[in-house]
Amino acid sequence: MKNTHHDIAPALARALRAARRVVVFTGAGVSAESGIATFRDALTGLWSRFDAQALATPEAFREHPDIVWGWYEWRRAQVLRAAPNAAHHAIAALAHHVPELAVITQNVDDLHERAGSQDVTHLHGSLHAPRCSRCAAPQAFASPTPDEPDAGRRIAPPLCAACGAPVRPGVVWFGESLPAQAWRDATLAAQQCDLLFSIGTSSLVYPAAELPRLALAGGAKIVQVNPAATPLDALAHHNLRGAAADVMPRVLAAAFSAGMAPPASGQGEDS
Ligand code: BJW
Ligand code: ZN
Repeated sequence: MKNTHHDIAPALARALRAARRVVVFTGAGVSAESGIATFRDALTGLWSRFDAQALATPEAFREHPDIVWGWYEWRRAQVLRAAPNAAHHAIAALAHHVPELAVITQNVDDLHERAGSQDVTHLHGSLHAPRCSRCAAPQAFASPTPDEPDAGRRIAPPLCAACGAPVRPGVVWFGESLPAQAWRDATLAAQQCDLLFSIGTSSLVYPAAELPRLALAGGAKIVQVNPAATPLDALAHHNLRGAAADVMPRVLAAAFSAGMAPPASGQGEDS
């Protein structure tokens, strides 16, 4: 059923107020308005010659470690310059309104933490935790703040202090397993929640994309926030079409400050 006006459905506001356990599951779109390119956006400059999907693999790192390391240093510099946006802040604020909130992200940035979210589960690792590609020992960056490398600059990865092998980004590449504890925490939270928000993810990458389905199987309501259609549309109880930084503050206002919801901005159609 389509709402005739672009606002948050009262049924969604009620469900959020009644929920005991809430999961917020995020992807690259939640950081888009902080200026961080989503994963499947066209890359700029030299990077447009490379397919992000091809760079995020163990094979790419083995064959072209300097291209892959340079790409991650460029992205780390971008994240260090960025600040959390209104969506990250709304998600952090949500923790003060519901009895239990689990924030589960596919993102390798730390913008949820910098907005104040606690105990964020990172399914795909972090840009800020490099480790040895052979012995897995945690490593420090040569420079804590990269000197803003140009997009496309090749940078040789540093070598492991313990064994001399190249240092790799602490992220999860295609074909690699997700961190076991993070995945256990995420599946349990999804299975037990009353309401799950899926925000800014294309819902294409597995096993992360299973989480909303696990929540649905456990009886939870699914709320999707995304300006574009995804495979989750057909399953979600509410599809809020819009930018996360616009929609999430309005969701909170609709649920927790009755009568004070800011005016709709023309996005966020609820279906
Ligand atoms: C906005 C917005 C705004 C824009 N507001 N929204 C089952 C079927 C087929 C394949 C597989 C399967 N199971 C496993 C696989 C293989 C593979 C996979 O899923 N492939 C698919 C692509 C088909 N999965 C794996 O390999 C995983 N490992 C695994 O399964 O291990 C077991 C195994 C072992 C050995 C062999 C086989 C299996 C690992 C997946 C790791 C993913 N890693 C990456 C890179 C991380 C490091 C890095 O950042 O470089 O994670 S890939 C990339 O995709 C990254 C992201 O976290 C992830 C998800 O992307 P996300 O966040 O959804 O971003 P986008 O760009 O896709 O979408 C952005 C969305 O935002 C869009 O919808 C926009 O509309 C929206 N948006 N602006 C709100 N302002
Ligand atoms: Zn090592």
